[in-house]
Amino acid sequence: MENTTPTTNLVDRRQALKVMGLGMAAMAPAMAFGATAASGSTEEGQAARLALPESQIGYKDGKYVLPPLPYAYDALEPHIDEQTMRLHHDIHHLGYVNGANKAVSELEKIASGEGDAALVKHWERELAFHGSGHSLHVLFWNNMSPNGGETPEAGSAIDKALTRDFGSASNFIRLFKAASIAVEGSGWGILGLEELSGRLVVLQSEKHQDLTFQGVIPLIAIDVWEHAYYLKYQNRRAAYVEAFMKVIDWDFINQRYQLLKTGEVV
Ligand code: MN3
Repeated sequence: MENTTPTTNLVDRRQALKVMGLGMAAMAPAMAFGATAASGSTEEGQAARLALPESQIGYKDGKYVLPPLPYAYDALEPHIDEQTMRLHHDIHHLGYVNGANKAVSELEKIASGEGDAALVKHWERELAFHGSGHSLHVLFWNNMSPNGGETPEAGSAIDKALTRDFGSASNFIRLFKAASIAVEGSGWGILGLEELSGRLVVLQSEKHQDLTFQGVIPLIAIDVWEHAYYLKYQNRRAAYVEAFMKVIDWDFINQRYQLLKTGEVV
């Protein structure tokens, strides 16, 4: 499917990203891999660095927040159904937002000497679980688009990188689908940018935070918890993974890759 009929929302988003990308170019290359710009780490700058509109970053005024979906709940029909999107976004994702804020708050109490330091291991585990859950869901919603499609644009930066690191985009897709389908229990399939090598890697994540390769920043995350697909696909996870590939937003992924890698979108 070609990106020929973007919604107004998506047009605005693309234009905003393009402008932010150009603005961010002046800060490159110090912005790559989590470096904070000398000019300040505003939420706007942070969002631009991650190729997300500010409304999508999931953090505001010192708290994690649930961003709205970047499209209507039914926009991904028939591939991802409206009822699943409502439950998944409004209830499941919100639970991770609340859990992450709770963990941060309890760890702040321990830091200030008011909390129970004997519980530090518990709250650190909570932060890893809920914080990872929140950040992966933010990415997941933005990885999909009603105008999405199966393969990256030939010759785009992400297409070249996938070819470099996996042989071809179709080779990557084969590996990514296999990894996502084979996650044991609840988890995620992930394509990430690995900071030491600058190469792309495919990972599985169990729950949200297990099997992590530290230093990898996700570019694509597909949620393969049953709550992501069971209403429509029951136990057929492979069919759901195929459906995700029908709505995957390669335009966003290409921009995110370029911003993370070089700090600018060409
Ligand atoms: Mn989920």
